[in-house]
Amino acid sequence: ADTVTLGDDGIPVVDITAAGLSRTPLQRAMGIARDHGPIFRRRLHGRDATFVTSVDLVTELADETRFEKAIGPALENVREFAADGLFTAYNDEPNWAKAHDILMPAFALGSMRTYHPAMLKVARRLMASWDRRIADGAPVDVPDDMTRMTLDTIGLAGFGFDFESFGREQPHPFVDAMVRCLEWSMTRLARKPGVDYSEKDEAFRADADYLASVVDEVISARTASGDTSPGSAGETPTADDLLGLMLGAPHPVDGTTLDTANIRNQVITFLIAGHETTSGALSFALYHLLKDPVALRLARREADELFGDAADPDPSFEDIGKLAFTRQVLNEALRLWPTAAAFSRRAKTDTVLGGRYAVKAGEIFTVLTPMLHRDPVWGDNPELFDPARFSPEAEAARSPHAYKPFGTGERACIGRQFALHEATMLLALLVHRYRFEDHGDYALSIKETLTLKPDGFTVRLAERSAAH
Ligand code: MNH
Repeated sequence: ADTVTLGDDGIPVVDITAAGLSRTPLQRAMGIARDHGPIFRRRLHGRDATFVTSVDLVTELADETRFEKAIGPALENVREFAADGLFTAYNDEPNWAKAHDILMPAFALGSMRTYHPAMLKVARRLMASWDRRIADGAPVDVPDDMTRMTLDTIGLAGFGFDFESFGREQPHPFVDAMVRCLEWSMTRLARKPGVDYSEKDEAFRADADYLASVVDEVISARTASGDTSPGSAGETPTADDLLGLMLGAPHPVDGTTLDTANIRNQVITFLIAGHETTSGALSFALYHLLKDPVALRLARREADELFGDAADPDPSFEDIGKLAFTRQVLNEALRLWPTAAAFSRRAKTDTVLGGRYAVKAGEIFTVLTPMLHRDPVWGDNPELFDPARFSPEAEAARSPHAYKPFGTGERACIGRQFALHEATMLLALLVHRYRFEDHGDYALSIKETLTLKPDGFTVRLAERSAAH
C-alpha cells in the first residue's frame, strides 16, 4: 500500500500514510531501507523524514564541518520532559556546553573506577535474585531484570540513590512512567490530522509530572543529607558523582553552576539515558549468547580464566578491561540491535551529499543505525551474530563510520564507557555462574518504545557448577 515516487533531488519518497505507522516504526523503516536505501524519504500525513543507511553517506554526515546533531521530531517530543538536559539540548543552547564541561569529569576513566563498586553491588543483587529463581524453578524475565539492574546502577553510582528494584515484585514505577513517556514521544510522530489526542496528552503530562517528582526525591535525598562536600569515593559516591557535580561544581572557565531548572532536566536525562539503552543491550547480548553455543563457550572460557572456581567472584576495576571477548559480544549485539537505533544530523550549510543529492542548510537526515550496521562493508551475511567482527584486526581494517551505536562527534554518547563497563562485568559474571535454558524456544521479537528491547524474552536458569 506504500506509494513510491522519486523526488526532484533524486531521493525516493515512500508514502506510508495509507498503512500508517506501525507499532514498530524502526523495524518498518528497516524494511523500507532494504527496498529503497541507502537514502529515502518516508512520508506520513504529508510529513517527511529522510533516512540514511550507507557507510559512505554516514561518513559524510559525521563530518562535523558540514553537519551537526539535529534535535529531530522524536527528540523534540522528548524535550517535553527532558527539556535542555544534555541529550535533548540544542547545540547552541548555552546549557549544553556548560553541562557538558561540568559533567565530563564524571565520565573520565578515573570516575569509572569510582562507580565500579556500586556496579558490582547491583550485579550481585541481580544474581541473588536469579539464585532464588533457580530455587523456585521459575524463569526470569531478562529485559525486566536487566532494567532493574541498570536503573539501580545509575541510581547508586550516579546519584547515591537506591531504587531497590530487586526488592519489588514489579519494576520501580519510574520505569513504567518513563516507558509511557518514551512511547508517547514515538507515537506522537504518527498522529493523524484532525484527531483529538488530548486524553493521551493528559496521561503523558501526569507521567512526566511523576518523573519530575522522582527527580525531586533524588535531589532532596542528597541535599537533606547535607553531603555536597568533595572527597569521598566508595559504594555510594557523593560529591564527585553526577549529582554532586550537577549540584555543586562550578564551570571550569566561567565559575558559574548549573541553574535549578537545568539540574532537574539533567537528573531526569541521566536517570533515563543512563539505564534504558544499557538494559536493552544486555538483553540482546544474552539473547545472542543463548542462541550461539560457540560464542557462549568462548565467553565462558574468558570468564572462567579470570574468575576460576570462585563461587562469588570479586572482579576488580582492572579485571573488566581483560574481558576482551565479552566486550566483543556486546559490540556485536549493539551492531545488530543498537538500542538507541537512530540519530539525526542537520546540514550546517548548503552542500551536496554523495556527490549527487543537493542539500539545503538546515535539512535533517536521520541515520538508521541498524541498517548502517548491515551495510555491505559488514560482509555478505550481516544478519549473522559473529563477535569476531570486533577482533582488533577486524576493527582496524574497517572504517570507524561503519559502527555508530553511540552516535557521532561532539554530541556522541557521554556514557559509553559507563555502559560498557557495567554491561561487560555483568555478562561475564552471568556466564560464569549460570547455565541458560531456552525453555520456550524463544523467537526474537523486538519491542519499540523509542529504544529497542527483546519482547517477552525469558530464560530458565541452572547453577553451572551443577553441570560439572
Ligand atoms: Mn547514551 C547520547 C546511545 C548509554 C548518557 N547515547 C547518546 C547517543 C546515542 C546513545 C546514540 C547520541 C544521540 C544523538 O546523537 O541524538 N547510550 C547509548 C547506548 C547506550 C548508552 C546504545 C548503552 C548501551 N548513555 C548511556 C549511559 C549514559 C548515557 C549509561 C549515562 C550514564 N547518552 C547519554 C547522554 C547523551 C547520550 C547524556 C547526550 C550527550 C550529549 O549530547 O552531549
